[in-house]
Amino acid sequence: SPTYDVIVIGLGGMGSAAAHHLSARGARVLGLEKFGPVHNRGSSHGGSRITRQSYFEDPAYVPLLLRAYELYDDLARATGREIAILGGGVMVGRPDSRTVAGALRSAREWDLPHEMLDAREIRRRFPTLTPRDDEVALYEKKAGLLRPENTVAAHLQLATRQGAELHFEEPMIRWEPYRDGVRVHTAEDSYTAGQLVICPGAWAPRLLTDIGVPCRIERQVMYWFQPRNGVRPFLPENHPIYVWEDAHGVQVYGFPAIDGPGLGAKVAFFRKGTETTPETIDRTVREEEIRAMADHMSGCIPDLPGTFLKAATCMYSTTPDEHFVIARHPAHPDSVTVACGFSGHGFKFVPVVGEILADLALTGTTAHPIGLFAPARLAAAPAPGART
Ligand code: PYC
Repeated sequence: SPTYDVIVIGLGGMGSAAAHHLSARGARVLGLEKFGPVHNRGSSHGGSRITRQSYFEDPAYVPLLLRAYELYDDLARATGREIAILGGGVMVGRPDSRTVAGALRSAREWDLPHEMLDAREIRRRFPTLTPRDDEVALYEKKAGLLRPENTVAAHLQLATRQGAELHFEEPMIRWEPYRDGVRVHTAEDSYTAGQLVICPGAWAPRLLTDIGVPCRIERQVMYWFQPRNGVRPFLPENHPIYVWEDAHGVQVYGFPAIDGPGLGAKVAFFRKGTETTPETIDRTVREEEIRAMADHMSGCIPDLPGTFLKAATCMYSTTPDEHFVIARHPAHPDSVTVACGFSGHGFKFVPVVGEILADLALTGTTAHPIGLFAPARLAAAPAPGART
């Protein structure tokens, strides 16, 4: 059976980046993907993803973000593709909300450029936004959006150019330890390698049963609306990306109108998904879901929900503490590396996760700070929302 240095399972956001970084370092790489290249069945599609540095989730993410920003530039330069549009962004809510207070904590801890805006200043600078009087925003000039499909395509393009063998429509059936490494079986063939890197996305519960990571797979919906009074106020030069937390802790996030007149602006609830599986996810978006999104937005960006244009579903893989899992496999620490549980906020880290996975697979360690992502912290924790 063919032999490689590293086999990468899953060529979505994280796996495609790993294939690139591994092959850039001269490793003989095989990538296996269940679907075609740049597909829309997982968590790396929908035209846009937020990126930001004043990270409300935890300041420990900031050094990874700083490196990710450098890598976005490298990727755009190497492939000529549009990867990032950094037009600025706001984290909006009450001053003590997780979104605002957490972002400010990271900005201060890492001395990141930012401005605090009160409600009147938010309305003055961004007339599309109508915050309540008790809401404020952390504004960050370097926030913006990523193009997920271009990012995956760019990593696949570079990996192929560097000699990686990428097999699409060829899902892994199972793997096993073999000599000093691993053997992977598909319907087509069996392959051996010294190292295995598993980037399962929403397939984590099936592919990583032995790692003890309780991951809840959530159905999420993205909505595109044609703004009420024309698209101009929603163009990137006028309208920022945002994460907006209301008084009940409900977060929405959204984007400027980036795809030209007629294609509207995208918005979604951050964490209101229902539990699903990749096999059973309902891809139909119901009238009442569209109405609930439009109603919510009428309170904070009233011109946004003019005409509903379209919706699409994707999946989050959420851990109990919403932090990632990136580590050597606890039961196979010499030959297997895993990256999963990105909990709906992982895409902005794609290039640096690729770099970390290459470090772990090729040297067993990384200089990047990944202590927060150790799977041991989750041992025995129930999956969020799991029935006990
Ligand atoms: O990472 O900012 C983010 C985000 C918002 C919604 C989903 N991810």
